Amino acid sequence: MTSPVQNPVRTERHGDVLVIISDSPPVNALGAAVRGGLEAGVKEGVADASITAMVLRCDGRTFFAGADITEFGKPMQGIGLHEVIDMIDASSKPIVAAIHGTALGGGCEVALACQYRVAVPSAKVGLPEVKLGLLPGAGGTQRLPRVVGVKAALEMIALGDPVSAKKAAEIGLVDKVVGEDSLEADAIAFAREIADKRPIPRVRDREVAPDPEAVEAFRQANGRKMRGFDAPAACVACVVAATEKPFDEGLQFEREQFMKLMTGTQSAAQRHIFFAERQAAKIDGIASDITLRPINRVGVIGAGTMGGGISMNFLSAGIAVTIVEMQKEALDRGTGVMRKNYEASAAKGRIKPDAPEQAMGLLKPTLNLEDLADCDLIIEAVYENMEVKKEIFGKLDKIAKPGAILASNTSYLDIDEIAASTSRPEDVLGMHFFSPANVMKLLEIVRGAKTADDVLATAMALAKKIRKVAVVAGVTHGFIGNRMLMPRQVEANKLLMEGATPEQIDRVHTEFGMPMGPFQMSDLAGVDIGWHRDPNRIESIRDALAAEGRWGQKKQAGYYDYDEKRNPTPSPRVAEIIEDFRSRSNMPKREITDQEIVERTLYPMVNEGALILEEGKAQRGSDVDVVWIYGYGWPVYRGGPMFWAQSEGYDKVVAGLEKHGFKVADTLKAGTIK
Ligand code: T1G
Repeated sequence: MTSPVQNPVRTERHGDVLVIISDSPPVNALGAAVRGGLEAGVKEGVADASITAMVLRCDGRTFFAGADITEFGKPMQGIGLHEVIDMIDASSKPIVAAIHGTALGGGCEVALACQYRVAVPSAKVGLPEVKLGLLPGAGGTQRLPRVVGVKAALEMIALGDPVSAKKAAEIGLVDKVVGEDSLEADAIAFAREIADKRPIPRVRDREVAPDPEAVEAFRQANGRKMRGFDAPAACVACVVAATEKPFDEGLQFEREQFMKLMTGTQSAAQRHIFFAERQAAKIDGIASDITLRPINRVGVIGAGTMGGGISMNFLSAGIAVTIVEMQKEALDRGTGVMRKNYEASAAKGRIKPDAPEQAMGLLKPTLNLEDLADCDLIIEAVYENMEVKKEIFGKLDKIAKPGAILASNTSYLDIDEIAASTSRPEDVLGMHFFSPANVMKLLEIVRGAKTADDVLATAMALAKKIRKVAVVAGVTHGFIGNRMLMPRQVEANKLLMEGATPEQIDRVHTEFGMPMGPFQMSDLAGVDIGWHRDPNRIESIRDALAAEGRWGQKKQAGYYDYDEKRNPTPSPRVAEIIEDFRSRSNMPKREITDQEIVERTLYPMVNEGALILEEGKAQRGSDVDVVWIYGYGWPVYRGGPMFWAQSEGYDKVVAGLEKHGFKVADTLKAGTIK
């Protein structure tokens, strides 16, 4: 075999077993060089009479983690994955896939083509292509059902979640779970055991019976989750094809479905987000090997919804937390809610039964701010008021140990102004969590003018540890997400005055793919959030609602009326209030089209995103996309606001904005958004 530099795949002989080893960091993606090396390795084993069986494994952190996504959309180089898989499948000598790490996508399909599969206990096996807007395109939709049956295959393929080695063994996807630290030796021993077994088992030779009940049950259970996406339905169709067509016809059907998805807009958008999420973790101008500050104990000020949720992120990651409240009753309530949340997750099997105790055992509740003196990071999550925050940071400046990072969870306010209330602005930044903080993946890390590089890098690294998707934002009102929300809310309220209804505007957004529209969101968050609380001062429709106590879902009335199950219905009272406002403003009522709603609520978000980028308050357009996907539920199959604008066509967006009198950002007008 050629040297590993050109060829990432080598072979090693172990008596009568040939071990084929891929060493292609970071994840042994099945790129052209790896595919070529696999072809050569299998050919060597088949041709060598002294070899009775083969083992296929990978060096580094994982077995093949899939086709090389960076090759998509480019002319294929070298042997195709299908040909390599056909070769493995047809091998005259048994090949044992030795799995560690995450055997995903094409990696799982390579393993399925092998005649046997063994895995270490910590391994995961899956077909996540659907999360890229694709489907397993190298035989996975035809082989997996033949191994695990229709029900399990539908879950794995159309939802895309991997299974553990233990589960894989239970469903027959893995033949044996071997020693965590003896994968190669155990795989070789296993190969010797099966070397002479005949006939050599080939997945393609198996049958899988139709299971219409399983298909219908899957559709019923997952219809909502699959809504708007093209790939899941195609996955289901391929699994059904595996039960109805001969193997090769099924492969052909799979390939046709795969190409339709690969050439569609949704997969391009979802692949964009896959890389955008990883790119967001990179901070321009800061070396990736910068020394980070150790974070062993985190202090959280405030045990309310946000403070409790924030604390849970660290506790769940095994990081000790000191949580501070001013009143004992509030402190006890907050920690009680945290415990209840953990216990509910454990009851649903989402976490291990002992996880709640483990997490709560790392929590130190206190009424004394001074108890934060040993914390490496302190996150303030109190009332959204600048004076309150400045007072707290002034105190923290005296209490916190040198080198402690001081963060505010503010969702709008000026981090530089907060930092100026301390003698250590270089240790101050924003960590804006999204509610519920223990659930929402997005974390906006707000870089102050004086925030030190290592402080920023430490926060970014910590975000990954607590399984957040973090994006660096500059200091600007509302940072990235909430700043883009503002023009949308302003226009949505204007549209009400001009003749649109809350339900029409929300419907346009939910049909677009958002989880909810502006008014549904307002009712969920609370119509009274940010209200001046003077019932006699009624300057907007929102003021009128708030003055009547229509504060949203929590009051069974907001922009909608709600029944006891919080199901919304259009409100005649709200219609009256809108009508009253409109007539008093002499605003003529007119027919508003859905397209106008798109142009006046979604396009301005893109425009604001372009301005944020021009002002250097976000590093790159893909970061803005990540914020909206993970912070607000923008449909991933549209790739985020900036990607969507590009796929809509900048000219169309600019024309739409100009039609309604918006001042268009220079880079948007020039089509040079980065
Ligand atoms: N191709 C190319 N690069 C990949 C890659 C892939 N499949 N997977 C990861 N990377 C890069 C990633 O961009 C990052 O790069 C680095 O590896 C570490 O990734 C025919 C069509 C494996 C669980 O969907 O889920 O097979 O930023 O930061 O957190 O049917 O990566 O360092 O430059 O995510 O430890 C199907 C995608 C492909 C798996 C590891 N496979 N990858 O997570 O590291 S389509 C997938 C992951 C396919 C076939 C079809 C994760 C991971 P950089 P990372 P991680």
